[in-house]
Amino acid sequence: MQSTVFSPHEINRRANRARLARVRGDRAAGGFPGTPATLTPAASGARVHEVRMELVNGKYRYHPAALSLKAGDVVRWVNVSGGPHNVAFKREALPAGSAGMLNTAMKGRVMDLGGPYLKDSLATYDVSFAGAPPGTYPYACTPHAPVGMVATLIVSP
Ligand SMILES: [Cu+2]
Repeated sequence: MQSTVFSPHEINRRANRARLARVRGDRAAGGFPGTPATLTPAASGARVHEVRMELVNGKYRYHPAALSLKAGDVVRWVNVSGGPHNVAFKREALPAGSAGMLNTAMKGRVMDLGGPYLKDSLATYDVSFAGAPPGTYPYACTPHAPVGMVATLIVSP
């Protein structure tokens, strides 16, 4: 029996293609949850955690709504459906010392601790939590916070 050995590059390429197919498939099915992916880039060792931004059965949500990560990891939000969406933290609810780090880590901010609006299908927004103080980081989608699009990150050292 023949076995096929793939290079690390090919394995990554295939994993990314499978991930994209899964996200698209979930969207086609109405945004029902699959298992959000956690990817490990070879170089840094930092884990990348996906959070979907979506409209499911008339309800706007982040999925997962609660995510645990380690300082140094990356959170990647994906605009799956119902956008535009963004990510906005509340300064007064954050762990001490985290607001400055977040404002630096959040590219293209449109407000204090608020990221840009994702409009394109499957657009992503990455935030590195390198140097993030441990604790609980509640956040919300600016346009959809009033209808309950809120979530929490739990950062451990
Ligand atoms: Cu939203």
